[in-house]
Amino acid sequence: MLVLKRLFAFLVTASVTVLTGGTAALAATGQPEPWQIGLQRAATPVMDDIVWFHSFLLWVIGIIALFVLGLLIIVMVRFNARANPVPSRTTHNTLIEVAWTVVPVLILVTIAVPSFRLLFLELNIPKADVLVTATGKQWFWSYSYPRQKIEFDSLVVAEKDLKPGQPRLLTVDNELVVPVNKVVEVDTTGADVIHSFAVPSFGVKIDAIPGRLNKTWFKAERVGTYYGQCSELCGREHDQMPIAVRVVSEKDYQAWLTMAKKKFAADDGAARPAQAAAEPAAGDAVKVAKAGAVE
Ligand SMILES: [Cu+2]
Repeated sequence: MLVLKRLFAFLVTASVTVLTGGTAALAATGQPEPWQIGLQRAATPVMDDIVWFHSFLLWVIGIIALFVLGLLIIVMVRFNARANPVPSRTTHNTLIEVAWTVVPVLILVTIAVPSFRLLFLELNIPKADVLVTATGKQWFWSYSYPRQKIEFDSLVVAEKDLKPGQPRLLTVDNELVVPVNKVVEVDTTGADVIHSFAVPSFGVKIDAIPGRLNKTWFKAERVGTYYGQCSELCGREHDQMPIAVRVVSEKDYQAWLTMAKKKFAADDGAARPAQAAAEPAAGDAVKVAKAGAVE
């Protein structure tokens, strides 16, 4: 019994940690934290809903698991051969049979309703204030703002070049910059193999597939830098293609646009070798292309 008591205590503590203490540990800024439990802190309405749904499911699962555990304990204690030498010969109980069919159906419906609502929220893209395209390439991202005619590559910053406070394998040379509280539509595609555009605190994860255009959206509600990574195994340097999104005020965004129109228009020559990497290239050719694109 002591073991069971301890197990129960552990389960309760673990659930409480995940549901409460866990969320306190999430109060970070758009990147993973040491000893983080659970999801990154939400920065968009979609992620708010995902976090809510996650916690809701955890309660549902927890209660079901505890209920089943309780039943098993009752069976083991009350109906073992020693305590119950003459077993009952009951084979049917209509009430219980109806209950154990109807109750799971009700539980599934209760889960399905918020689940479908969330799915529609993710898939129905509202009218976009800002349109960006994210093209996954081996092994970096290219972003473009078709309405503003801006296009640039975003490459990981090597560990030795990091400034204090910049996270390793997440920092990039050119971040994707978007305004706060605006609907940003992201159109993704792959230039060579399948990549995946994922930013955990935005609740965004969508495959970037060659020859296809996959759309997603987010509306960041807080200024800051949010990090993600390519989430589809895409080759040797899959870990070297992080995603960094800098969410700024409308004024800063306009200032950035003015700067970017000049900088990335002038960058045309440097951007071209990077395009070569779009074709399946030998490792060295990609290295050269990357070196060219950094300048
Ligand atoms: Cu990738």
